[in-house]
Amino acid sequence: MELKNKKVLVVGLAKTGVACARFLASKGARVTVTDMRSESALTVQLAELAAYDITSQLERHDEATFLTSDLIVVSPGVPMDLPQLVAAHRTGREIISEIELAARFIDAPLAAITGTNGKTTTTTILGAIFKHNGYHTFVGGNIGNPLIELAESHEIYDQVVAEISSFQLEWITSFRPTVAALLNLSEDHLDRYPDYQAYINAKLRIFENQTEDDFAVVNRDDPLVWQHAQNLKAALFPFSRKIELEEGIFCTDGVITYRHDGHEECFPTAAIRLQGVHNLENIMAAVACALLLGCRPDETFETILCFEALHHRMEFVREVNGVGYYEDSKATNVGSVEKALESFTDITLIAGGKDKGGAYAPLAPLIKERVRHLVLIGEAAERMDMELGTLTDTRRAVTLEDAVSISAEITASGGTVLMSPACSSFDMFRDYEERAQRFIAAVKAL
Ligand code: UMA
Ligand code: ADP
Repeated sequence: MELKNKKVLVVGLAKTGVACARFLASKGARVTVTDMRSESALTVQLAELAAYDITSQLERHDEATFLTSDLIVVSPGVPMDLPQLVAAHRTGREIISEIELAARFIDAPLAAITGTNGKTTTTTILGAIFKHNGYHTFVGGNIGNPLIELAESHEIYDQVVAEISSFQLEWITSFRPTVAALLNLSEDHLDRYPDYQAYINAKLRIFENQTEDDFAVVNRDDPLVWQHAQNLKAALFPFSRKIELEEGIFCTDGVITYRHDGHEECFPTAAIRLQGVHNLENIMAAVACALLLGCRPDETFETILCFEALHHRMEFVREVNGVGYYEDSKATNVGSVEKALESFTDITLIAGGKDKGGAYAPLAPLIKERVRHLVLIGEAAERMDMELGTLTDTRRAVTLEDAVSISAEITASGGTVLMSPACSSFDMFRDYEERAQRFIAAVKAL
């Protein structure tokens, strides 16, 4: 892709925008960056670009600049219906996402992981497997470090593992993973998409440019995933924890079996440290990607055995007066909270936060069955109360610290206090990590 002297506009100046601007400038493009935030809010980002000849247009998106750019590179946080993008699209400007730009400069095999939940866990497991197999491996994408940093590094990698969000897939044209995994689908990000199907369609674009030489690793047990997998061009490689498969990876009677082209590998699960049925799915997806991309079974299994849970995903904090406290701050949608509720009985659930627009009602059966007390916080509290409040003893708390002290008072010995919010954190916290730290501090102070 020739970038020299091209007029390129980078939309959004956070992690992605900074890395893209640097990369594009280093390739000789004439770069303009635009962000709705002010110069004072962007001092760190602007300082990172100080050494480059880059024009900035801040606190505004100037439509004229969009309409006169040769190429527009969009950050994931910028919605597709931004009027200036719509206008530029209408006049035939080339608009791409950062992963599309990055992929055009990646030669190594690309394993791309998407799904509503489990992306970070699966991406991290797969990266660890590749590294343990001796491959020089880049792990990036939605997990935190933009994929374009790989292109910027000029290093030669053997394997690339990318966590991919629906936002990043919105402006792809040729992004083509060698192996793409779709872990599961449930409602999320309905504050960004007009409806659930639009979110699903964005996710499915991960398979769009694959051919029969590539693989689609898909969850056989998720009806929506399986339904949408039927018309893919790539070779289907399903995973299941319920049924035996001729081709694919499945778990029955405590053994994971991988079957591909008449060849079989078996891994007993008893000594695996990572707990929870959802993590078994993440493990199977990661193992499938790894073996399809040439990893050795022994090294792959060794990695799985040693892998520990990531922070803020159903993490045990402490026991106080016979009550276990668990922190699941990364559970920002109903699908992930379901998995947390399936893991305990006699639960005091602390939930709520920034409402993402999906229904909370799918939690009703598990709330009725397992949640003795529901303590609601944040902007979503009212709607959650309306949808779930009649199902169990339900209270409201103003702060997370209040929610923890109320939970401590009402939870009997033997019970579990679980913070699994089903919402994002941005109404009360900087991010899910700050929410986690505040919960941990409050529990430690009990
Ligand atoms: N902005 C505008 N105009 C707009 C909207 C936003 O100028 O109309 C600006 C904002 O002021 C801000 C920038 O655009 O300065 C936002 O960029 P960004 O949100 O894309 O932030 P990055 O730091 O580049 O982070 C992005 C991903 N963010 C999102 O998808 C929202 C990060 O995923 C990802 O780790 C990073 O790229 C590297 O690839 C975060 C995330 O929350 C963790 N992802 C969602 C999720 O996991 O649920 C999808
Ligand atoms: P993502 O990157 O997709 O947000 P994470 O691995 O960070 O996924 O996990 C986010 C939340 O989802 C955590 O609460 C975790 O316990 C839960 N989770 C992890 N894997 C799965 C899965 N396969 N299905 C459902 N929930 C999951």
